[in-house]
Amino acid sequence: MKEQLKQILENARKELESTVDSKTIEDLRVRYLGKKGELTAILKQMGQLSAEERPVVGQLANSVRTQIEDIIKQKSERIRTEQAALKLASEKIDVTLPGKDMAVGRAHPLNAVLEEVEEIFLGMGFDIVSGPEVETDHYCFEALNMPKSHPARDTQDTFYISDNVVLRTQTSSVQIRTMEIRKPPIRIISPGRVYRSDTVDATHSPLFHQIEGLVVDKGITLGDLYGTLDLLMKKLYGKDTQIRLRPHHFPYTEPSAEVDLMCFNCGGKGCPMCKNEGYVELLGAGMVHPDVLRRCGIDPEEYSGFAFGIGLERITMGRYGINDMRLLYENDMRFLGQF
Ligand code: 2NL
Repeated sequence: MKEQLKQILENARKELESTVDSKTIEDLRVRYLGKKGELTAILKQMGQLSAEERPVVGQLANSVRTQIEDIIKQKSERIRTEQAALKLASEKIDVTLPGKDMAVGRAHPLNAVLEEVEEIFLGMGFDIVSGPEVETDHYCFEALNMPKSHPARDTQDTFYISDNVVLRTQTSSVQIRTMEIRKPPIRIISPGRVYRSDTVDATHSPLFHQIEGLVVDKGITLGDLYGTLDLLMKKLYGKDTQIRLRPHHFPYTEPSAEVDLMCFNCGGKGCPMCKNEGYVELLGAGMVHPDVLRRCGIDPEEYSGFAFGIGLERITMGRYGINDMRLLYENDMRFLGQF
């Protein structure tokens, strides 16, 4: 039995020596010291021994147990330190390595120009207002002098949700809503998404953006309209920029005008870019029709106003020399990265 115990100690020592992971150590511990282990098996046979031999073998068995326990303890300790060292080495960071380049985002050209325009109008004392994109027939058309038969209401242009509900085709609806609840003086711009049932091409999209402006006060004239838009365009396109008003017709303004920008390519002389006109069409504007004011509860005998509508896409394309509107919606990073 003594021999057996010594053999167990010897085997355990050898096996633990060559162990490299804590799982195997645990297995060995169970095999040698566990309830069903080899040492326990020997101890169970102690009853067969004589009274003199029993204490001697018992002592030896205890000593074998503590020795094996010690070996296990030391071995586990060593594996723990080794693994900690390995982990530290693998997680080491070389702080002298060059950093990774971070992609820096920037404003989309439409948003960049919108913010510029908003800043210019805020500087002139305008408020920025927004409103619903799904509008009633009343706010989109009726209040703007567009009776049921008007071509602008044709289903060709307008997305109908139901008989009386549409996707707004301009943000004038927001300005009507504002005139109904605010009394003059009113100075607002209403930027936002608008919708028209157009086929996509280089200059059309069923969803685009408009910035409409409205000023209502006592004694507002066409001169105020001209001065406001002239300043806007000089700030956007440079101090040498000139605009020109050309007679036009809108149902909601009287008189109405189309506003042209002097061609920045040829300075008004005429070139292929402006189709020899010297000017390019930029926006629509006019003096608010008296009937429109009256329907909003504003007396046209006391007050007058001007209004305009700018396509954000058009001025953005002019600003950056973009020749295809689709580029503004495709979010191609090669395109966007240039701004
Ligand atoms: C365009 C340019 C325009 C207005 C919008 C407006 C708003 C109210 C009353 C009168 Cl509340 N007018 N906005 C005026 C002139 C032009 O948009 O090209 N539209 C088709």
